[in-house]
Amino acid sequence: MQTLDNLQYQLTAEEKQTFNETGILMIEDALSPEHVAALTAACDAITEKKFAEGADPKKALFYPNFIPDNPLFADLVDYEKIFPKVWGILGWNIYLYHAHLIVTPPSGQPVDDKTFGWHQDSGRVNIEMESHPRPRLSLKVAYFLSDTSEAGRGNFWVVPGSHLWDTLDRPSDGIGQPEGAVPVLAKPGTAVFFDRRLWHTASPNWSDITRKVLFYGYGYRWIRTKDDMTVQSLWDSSDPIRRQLLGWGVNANGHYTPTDDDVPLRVWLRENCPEAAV
Ligand SMILES: O=C(O)CCC(=O)C(=O)O
Repeated sequence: MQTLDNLQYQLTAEEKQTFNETGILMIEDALSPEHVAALTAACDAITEKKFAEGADPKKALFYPNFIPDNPLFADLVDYEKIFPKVWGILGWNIYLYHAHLIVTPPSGQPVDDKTFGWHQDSGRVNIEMESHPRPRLSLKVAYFLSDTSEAGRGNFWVVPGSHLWDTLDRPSDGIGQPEGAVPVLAKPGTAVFFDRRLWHTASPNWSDITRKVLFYGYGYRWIRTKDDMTVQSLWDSSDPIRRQLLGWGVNANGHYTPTDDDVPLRVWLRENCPEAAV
């Protein structure tokens, strides 16, 4: 829920500069250890269910549309310490277009140096939208539940500053990572913002610590959902701003030309932080 208190977590000028220049922003201790423990238990419950249903426990589990599975996941959609930075970057005509959790168990394989699966987000958008640099459109916030503060733990990897590049040079022999690539060293409780255009990848987990991360994708309300996003059942129990973020709107036209009813976030900002309501 948005309260005046949350304004203390607004995007700072320094954070804005970091995000604009590098395409990534790390907020350490975004989640308390107790919060991490509760989210981990919720995440483990999903993993156990998926294993019971036949998922391979040795392979990474990619599980989209996890928000309806536990109220703790829905509570992060407008999380007080993080959400003000989301509207600080994207503005108010936004919603959660996509969410997935990824659990990466130890691979049990020897360390190798194969080139990882580098990509920008959004698939065909990168081909069909004519512009250079590509438009930002969306970002993800990744909440790290497990400790990836050392390399080799299934880290999220990025090439800082590559969000303005349309292509990425990869090693032609499939060995090694692109120039400038680094593992993101995130402790449990860290929230990592990344621009959808940032060249990034998952990596194998050569450690004995299972990696657990929750990804929240925010984008403009005229972007389609990228997974089933069956969050409509949460609308009635959500306050108006969360309901906006969960995809509610008055009608289709309001995704393009929103009225105040479509975007209670704008109404709230107009009252409490007018410079962000423009
Ligand atoms: O699992 C990871 O570290 C990478 C996730 C990813 O590529 C994405 O969310 O687009």
